[in-house]
Order: sequence, then structure tokens, then C-alpha cells
Amino acid sequence: MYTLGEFIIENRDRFSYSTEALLRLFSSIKLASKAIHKEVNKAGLTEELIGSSGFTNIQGENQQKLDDFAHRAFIESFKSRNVVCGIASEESKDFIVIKGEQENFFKNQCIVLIDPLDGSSNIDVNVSIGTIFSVYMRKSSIQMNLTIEDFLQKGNKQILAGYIIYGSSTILVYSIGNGVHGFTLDPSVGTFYLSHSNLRFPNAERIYSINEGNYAKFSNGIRRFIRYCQEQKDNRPYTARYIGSLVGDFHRNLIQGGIYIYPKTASSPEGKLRLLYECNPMAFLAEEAGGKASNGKKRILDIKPTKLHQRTPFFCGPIGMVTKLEEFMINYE
Ligand code: P6P
Repeated sequence: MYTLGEFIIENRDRFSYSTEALLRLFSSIKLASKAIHKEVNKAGLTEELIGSSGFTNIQGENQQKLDDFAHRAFIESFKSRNVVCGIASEESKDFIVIKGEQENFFKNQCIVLIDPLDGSSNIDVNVSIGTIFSVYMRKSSIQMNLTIEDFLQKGNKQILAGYIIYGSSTILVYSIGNGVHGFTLDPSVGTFYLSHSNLRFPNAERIYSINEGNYAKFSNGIRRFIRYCQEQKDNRPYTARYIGSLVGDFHRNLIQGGIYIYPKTASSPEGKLRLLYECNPMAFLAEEAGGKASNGKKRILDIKPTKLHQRTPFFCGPIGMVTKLEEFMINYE
């Protein structure tokens, strides 16, 4: 039973940056995710972490108490590991600069973009939620201050991306550009063990995930694709599955074979999902798992970000399904 640390050491020659930096990054991610796992699994029992914090976040969304807890857990765990120099979080308007101690100054080279707790509106109804993370090397010189350009890098520059899903079990899934691997937390010993080696979309394309409640707002191309999935021609076995939690929908689709669709609508002309800390990391994983991720016209990982919290239409899953959807969008607009 490989632990996450053993797996990283065993595969260290596949990471083009320092193994120490990777181990430090995962040390932070594991610590924070275990703290969140503990709170998520007892949220129903303790008033102090259930429900709304009474604040709205930068997105204008009602912040859940656990959103704030998760945000703080990751900030604190990254601060204490001397590997990260800056963090951008869904829960904070601007990026956060982390000043390492002088003697470790040369180690703090990583930039982290994170959605600390995605799908948090599902907390009160006990549906899977997740953390999504994306890591880059800083672009600016270490003698200079961080700039926004350190955070507005294209997704194809990511050195590490992944998510933790807090569901029937807590699973950490990541890629450093050499396949996608999943590790399940054994809470009795607080250790993540390799449980999903080299995850890839299966050949069977079985699921489409979209909020059909927005059907009236979809373009013709999206509507046509939904109908294409629903017609059982040449025994296409598609089924609809949508839980309203990107990490949960993505994880199921990765394992069972399905496409996740969040298009632009009249009320969300840029789509809903955020490019930097939701779509880029998921697109990186999707491609590493043999899939595809686009905004309907362009590869997600090739989009040049212009704003920290910018949104994008997001289509992600098996190459055949994403390509078929793109064809419908071109042919029917
Ligand atoms: P809707 C959660 O807020 C989230 O960002 C994703 O996790 C999820 O897939 C999507 O929004 C759900 O949005 O509009 O269908 O409720």
C-alpha cells in the first residue's frame, strides 16, 4: 500500500522541479485536507461550522462557515512549509503574499490558486464537496515583489493540479503531468494511500452532467446536444447525472465516463465556473486522463487569463463527447 509520500519519492524523476518542493506542497495540502475532512464529517453535529458565515465572498456568493474554515486552513498550512510565495483563493479578492523566512527565501517559489471548498452549498444536504488546487512556479524574479502576472499564467504552465473530494471517503487526486493518481485517506491513521493509479476516462461514454434547469437559457447547440444524448439511437447508453458539485461530478465522470457541461447563459454570459482555480486544474487532470476540456471554441489550458476571478464556459470529459458538443455548438450556434 503506497502512501502519497512514498509514491512521490518513487516517481520523483518525473517531476521537473524539486522533489523537496513537491513534498512540501503535499505536506501542506494533506494537513489542511485532513482538518477539513474532520470538520466536514461532523458539520451536522456542530452548529459553529454549519450554515452561512453571514458574509458574502468576492463572488457575491453566500459564504458558508466551512468555506472560511477551509480557506484559513490552506493559507495557514501553506504559510508554514516554506514552499509557496503567493496564494489566490476564491475566498479572497486579491492574492495573498507569503513572505518566507530569509534563510528559506530561495525555496518559496510556488504560486497556488485554490478553491478551498467547492460546492459548499451542498454541505447542509450532505452531498460531496471538494477542494481544487492549481500550482505554478512564480514568473517574477525572486528579488522583486510578486505581481498579478505570477497568477495570470495559462493553464498549460501548471506544474501540479488536483482536487480533494470529501465524500463517502476523502480522496486526493492529482497530476504533475505524468498521469492522474488518486489517494484515499485512512482516517484511522491519518494517511493517504494510493487507491487509483493512472486514472483515465474509460472508453464507454455514458454520462452527461448539466443543470437542465437552465435549459431555457441555453444556446441551440447545447439544447441539441442534450437531445442527442437523450435519443437512444444506435443504443447510445447516455444517462443524466448532476449533483451541483464540480468535484463530485468530475470525479464520477472520470471514473465512469462522462462529460461535464457548464455553458454561458443569458444571465451568466461568461459561464459560472472560474478559469484559474476550477477550470484550469480540472482541464489539466482531464487531459492527463486522456480527455479534453474546452470553452466550446478553445482549449481551456491555452486561454490567457486577464483577471483573477474570471469565469469561462466549461466543457470537460472524454475527447469524443467534448468534440461532439463543440460540433453541435458550431453547427447550431
Ligand atoms: P449550478 C458550485 O457552486 C459550483 O461552482 C460547482 O461546484 C458546480 O458544478 C456548479 O457551481 C453548480 O452550479 O448553477 O448548477 O447550481
